[in-house]
Amino acid sequence: MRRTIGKKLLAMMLVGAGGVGGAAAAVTPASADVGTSFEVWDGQNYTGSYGRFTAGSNWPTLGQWDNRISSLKTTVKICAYTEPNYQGGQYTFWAGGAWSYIGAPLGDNNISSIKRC
Ligand SMILES: [Ca+2]
Repeated sequence: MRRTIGKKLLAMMLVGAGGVGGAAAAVTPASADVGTSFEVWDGQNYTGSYGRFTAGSNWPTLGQWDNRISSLKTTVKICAYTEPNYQGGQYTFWAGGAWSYIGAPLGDNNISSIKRC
């Protein structure tokens, strides 16, 4: 009986966590950062165009967001680089952090690749 209740609770927790970020839950169901993501803006202080990255863990190029990110919030630890393919200057954005302005060593409008790290 106890065992059954425990499994039900676990299932509810996984469903709740997965609802936040979608597909990532299926990839790492046991991870603490299930259903997490990071968000970017092309203006400082979370203004301007908005983007949300959820699926996957590696972005060797950023497409329309290349050299455009000016502020960022993330629920997972990510490493960002000034050049594509994780080259150039690097900075680690820790889980749960928010940056209203991207300063050194990356610089405003300069991030070109990002990966979970
Ligand atoms: Ca760049």
